[in-house]
Amino acid sequence: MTTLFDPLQTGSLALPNRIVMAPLTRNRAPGAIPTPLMATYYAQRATAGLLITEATAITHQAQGYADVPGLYGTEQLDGWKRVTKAVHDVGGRIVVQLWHVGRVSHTDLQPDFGKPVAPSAIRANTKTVLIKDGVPTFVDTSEPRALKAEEIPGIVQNYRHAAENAISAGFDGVEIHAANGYLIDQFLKTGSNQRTDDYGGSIANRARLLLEVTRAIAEDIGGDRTGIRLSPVTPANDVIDDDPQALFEYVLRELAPLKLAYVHVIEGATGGPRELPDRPFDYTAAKAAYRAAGGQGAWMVNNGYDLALANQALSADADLVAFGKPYIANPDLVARLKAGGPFNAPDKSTFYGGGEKGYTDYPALAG
Ligand code: 8OZ
Repeated sequence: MTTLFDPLQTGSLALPNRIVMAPLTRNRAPGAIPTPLMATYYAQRATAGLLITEATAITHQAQGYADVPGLYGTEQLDGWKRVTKAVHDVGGRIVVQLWHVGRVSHTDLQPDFGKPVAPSAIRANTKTVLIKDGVPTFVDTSEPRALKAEEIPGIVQNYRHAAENAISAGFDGVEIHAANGYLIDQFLKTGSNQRTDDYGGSIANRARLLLEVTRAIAEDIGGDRTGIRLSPVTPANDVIDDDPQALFEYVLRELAPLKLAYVHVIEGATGGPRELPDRPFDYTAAKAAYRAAGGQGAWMVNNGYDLALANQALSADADLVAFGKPYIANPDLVARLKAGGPFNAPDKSTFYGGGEKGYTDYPALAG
């Protein structure tokens, strides 16, 4: 029987165990530049089979929250080089999550204080974070403008360029953030996409941006160094689709030929209930559609897993399990899962913004 502690080779990633650190936004990169403290934080967690960084903006326009990192400027790349070196020096593996927030942003965070961009000019009923007088403050997102069709190739090119930057910064690969109501997910879902051109309407049209981005990156850096994160039914950031089962089975069938290192699926509501009575989804059928179309690589699951649920998933549908909140407070989560605990509880007041407190000061097990 496979356990969390068994190794896995998937694509170009040789993972010593099945435990993945999920991407976690921590807002500790002023000016979008990764700090030495971030290198310490990731290196502390490097016994994970794989580290996925916090979501990282591919351009200034892609940014939606204060003090999240970027992957487009020289200083940002230098900051990430420190992070990847620190992780590799202690024997870890790390991929960076490539992020464009689309409409989940605020004019204060945009180039020239412009409107955030989106498939359609529909505001997301959600909040973002600005720093006001040094204090992280939740504010409503701004009304977006609809992207012109002729702007979309440039966005695909921005993703491709960010993936190249990731490799030159020393990452072992990239994860495309196509989840949680950000730009790619906004295009996918009927509630946020009312376009009448080639990028709206039918499932194939709504999935076009996701597929163009993923193909461009896989062609450039290799599918074997590329993963993708999906959240078929999450209500996060005010997204909803009329028929998520058909949408995601189409997406997975089209992704299959790209030989991705992994597909990362958030089950249910991100960071919330795994089952949503009003939004049913059959993950087993989705995975079967992917495999039937020749989809290879690991099937990574996420959301609310503990040791028992994770081992149950590994014996059924999953190859890898991503842990989010447990990784905030337990840098040595692998050792703690092996020992059956105990687990430190995370301090919510330090999730977004701040310094060492609630970030790099959680203790590892003695010995
Ligand atoms: C929490 C706060 C801000 C951003 C996501 C990148 O949900 C995020 C995020 C989470 O994917």
